[in-house]
Amino acid sequence: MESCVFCKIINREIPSEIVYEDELMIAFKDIAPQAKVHVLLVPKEHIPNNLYLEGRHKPLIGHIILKANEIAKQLGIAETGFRLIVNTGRDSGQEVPHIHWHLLGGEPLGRLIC
Ligand code: D5M
Repeated sequence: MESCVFCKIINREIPSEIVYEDELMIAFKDIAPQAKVHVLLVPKEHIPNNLYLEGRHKPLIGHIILKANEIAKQLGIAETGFRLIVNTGRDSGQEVPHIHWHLLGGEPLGRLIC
């Protein structure tokens, strides 16, 4: 999607600090980190939010959730623990309308975050 900031990151039209990438997804550091480690896991397909997920996305979702564990290990936060968050729609405060999983850790996290 042309105007989508995450599509632009995927297409290398704007820079980001990429920590992982494969054919289905990309993971990069959040520009405004809410924890010592804050990475966004983003499918390459432009899906606006959780409500737009369909049955055909089940393998993609599973892939991203399992990769979260690998990326957490890679970033050294698997042992101490982490949080995965998906904001959906206005009341969640979702800012970027391209579905993404926030991966947060590296320090004790408060109850409400992102
Ligand atoms: O979270 C959207 C997140 O996306 C928010 O934490 C900032 C982050 N963001 C926005 N633009 C960029 C760029 N260019 N690089 C890295 N991170 C970015 P939401 O759940 O939609 O509120």
